[in-house]
Amino acid sequence: MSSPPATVDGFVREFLVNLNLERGVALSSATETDKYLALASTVRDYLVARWLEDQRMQRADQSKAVCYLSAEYLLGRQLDNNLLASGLTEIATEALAACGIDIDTMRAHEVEPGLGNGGLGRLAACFIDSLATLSVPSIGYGIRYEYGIFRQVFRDGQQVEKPDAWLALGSPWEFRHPEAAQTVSFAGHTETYDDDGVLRSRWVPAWSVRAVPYNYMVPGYQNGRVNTLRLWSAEATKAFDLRTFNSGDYVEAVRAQTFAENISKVLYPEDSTPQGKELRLQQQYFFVAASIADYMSKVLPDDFDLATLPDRVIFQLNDTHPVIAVPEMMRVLVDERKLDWDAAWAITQKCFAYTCHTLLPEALEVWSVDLLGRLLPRHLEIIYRINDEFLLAVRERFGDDERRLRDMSIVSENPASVRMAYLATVAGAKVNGVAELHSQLLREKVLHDFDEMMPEKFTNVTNGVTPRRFMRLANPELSDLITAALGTGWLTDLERLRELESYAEDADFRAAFADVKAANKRRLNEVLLARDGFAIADDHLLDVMVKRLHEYKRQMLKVLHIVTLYERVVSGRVAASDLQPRTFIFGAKAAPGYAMAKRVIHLINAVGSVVNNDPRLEGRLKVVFPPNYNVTLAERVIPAADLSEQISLAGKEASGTGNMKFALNGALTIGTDDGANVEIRELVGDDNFFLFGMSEPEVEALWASGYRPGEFAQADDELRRSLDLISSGAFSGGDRSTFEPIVSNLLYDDRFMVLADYTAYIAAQERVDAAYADRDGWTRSAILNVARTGFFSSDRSIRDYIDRIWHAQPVR
Ligand code: BZD
Repeated sequence: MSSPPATVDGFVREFLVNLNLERGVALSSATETDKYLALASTVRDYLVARWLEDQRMQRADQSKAVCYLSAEYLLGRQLDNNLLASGLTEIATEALAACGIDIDTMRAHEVEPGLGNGGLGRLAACFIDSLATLSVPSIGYGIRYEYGIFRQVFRDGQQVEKPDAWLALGSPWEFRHPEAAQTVSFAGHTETYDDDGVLRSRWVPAWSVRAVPYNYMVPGYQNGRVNTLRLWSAEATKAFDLRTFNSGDYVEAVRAQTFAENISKVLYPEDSTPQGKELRLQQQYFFVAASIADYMSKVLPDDFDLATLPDRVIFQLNDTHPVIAVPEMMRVLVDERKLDWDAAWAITQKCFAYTCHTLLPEALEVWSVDLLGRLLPRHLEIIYRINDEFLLAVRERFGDDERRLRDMSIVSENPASVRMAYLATVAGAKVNGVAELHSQLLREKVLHDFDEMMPEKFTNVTNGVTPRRFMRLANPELSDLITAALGTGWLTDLERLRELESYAEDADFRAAFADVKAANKRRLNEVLLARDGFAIADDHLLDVMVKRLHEYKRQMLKVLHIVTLYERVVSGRVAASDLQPRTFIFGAKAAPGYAMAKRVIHLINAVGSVVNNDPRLEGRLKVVFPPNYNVTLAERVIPAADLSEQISLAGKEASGTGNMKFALNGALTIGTDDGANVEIRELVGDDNFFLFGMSEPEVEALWASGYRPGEFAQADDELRRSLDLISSGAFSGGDRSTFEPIVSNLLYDDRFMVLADYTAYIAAQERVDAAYADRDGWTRSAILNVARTGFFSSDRSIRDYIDRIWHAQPVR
């Protein structure tokens, strides 16, 4: 199969054919949706020949493949990325113009698939981009949620969640393959049977669903490679339908279908707080069982020697969500392929590797034995056996150390439950954290006993982000400026940004760089005006905090900073004219059940409406909180930012990836010594980073000594005034009860030590103001941030995974 000619005429022809034949409309009567869908099909047509070839090669090829198992892929819009990857942007722009269509309206028409919560899901999307760009044979497996992360709206300043019907206009980037469906079973019981003199176990499930794959193209950046992302959708099986139809119960049959389809209906919007819900476990097993079956049946030949499976594939577990794949692989090898246990375990232990994304103990997933036993009885048996053998090994190594045996057991007592992170650690060939500090703390704390027993398993791979989306697409003007200085090639070799260092000393380059930042602010302004009716003044420092709302990330610290500035002016201690003009932008979704996070959202909006409308501030402070922060908005906000807020309590943010995107786009960071901030600061240098707050050991020490937040409020007059102002009802129309829970939480609990870091934070913000007053010096620092953070390309992360974990080879 060949692609249409890569010319403007060729593109026009293909586009019109798609519009006429696929949409059944003429150009003159086509709606925006018709045009967008025809355009997407056209871009697809250019990629499909390469895609088919790469799929054929992957089947024929003996080289090792990576199966990335992730419950989330936060892809962002596809059109622009696919145009860029295929080198068709200019041709498409001209071709559409020839048809009287502005390509920007087409871009704006796309609804992004929000199939993830935040950093973890976005990381998976960056990784599949880099895997394709590096020509690594790989496939991403996940779930095609019918509803992705909720759409956030604000009503009276409070978050309201609306369903995200991202499929409503059709989904032109996917290919449904019902013929490649897999059956995934649940529940029932296990039994032993005599298999020609060998006593074996088998699972007799009670019900099953059909997993139907939808394939997405994942094009590498202008390298002719197209990998696959395969997302599974749940449907009722024929057998399921037939049985109920035969019994004559139409209503019951339809109910059964709905029941099956529920499995992939909606993304759980909880991050860092596992739900322990049955449907969530169903989702997890559903997608990994389908993925393993898919890989085993489609890719491996019939006569394949399973002992060599580890030479052919590695399944990378993106957090614990897919860890049920471990007992599933054992079940397939032992029950279905009839391998003996030890052989199967030896294979399994080489075929999986586990990435941990958290340090919060409450975020570590556990499943109750009761639920697992009901939903996946055979898997529970397998987990028990894995645990028995593991505990024997622990005993062998450490003797009858009951503390250790209890703490390391995969199955814990009271309540009886399975610790998925432990299962992953025991089963995986490697365990990695996502930044140096995080990996170190994993070894020292969360998985300390495991590290003592098997230190060789532990490694680090610092996260990265794709520069194609977060530089080239999000910040075309900066990209052009860089290309003008360095030539092409840096987008796939991001360490080359180092060559920009000398340009930081070049006044013309600095002026051009500052112009780009100003243009990006104007572009953001256009988006915010159209979207939410906000505007940002040109001379304001743009101070941005965008990320999921969580207490450990400490949006509250940012709020206290704003309230402090406000209080200084309204109390008359500081003249408004002495304030550095700033606009604070927030973007954050709170998990629907996370009450404190939702209160903080309410408070941000409440502070915003007071601050924005108080004439005493003379317009020098603005708070902007556009609802529904997502990848599309991130692509506009990040390039415009001056200051990046990365202010989590040290030791809590595993890595962060927003921090990398901001630095690469020339924002300076104000941050704690946490996650990948540590590495960012090491690279950019102390002069180009505003560090503040306790280090992780200091946090530990203060906590151990008995943290009393009230003492910090007593010790800092401005902190007390700010808390008092919130308590007084100044931001809640005089009602003192509205934000009382926030203030008491800070004063009497403050798990994430906001008050302890407040004074240092305010002082660091003063250093920010002083630095920004020297605008040219600021720009110099911003350029150095770009020049020195090329390390954070996800291409580098993927190379690290290859070297340290996968040992797979790129195939050109
Ligand atoms: O993963 C995040 C971490 O908090 C960040 O520090 C890190 O940079 C990124 C990528 O490694 N974790 C998440 O985003 N976690 C979730 O979204 C999540 C989702 C469901 C259940 C539990 C956690």
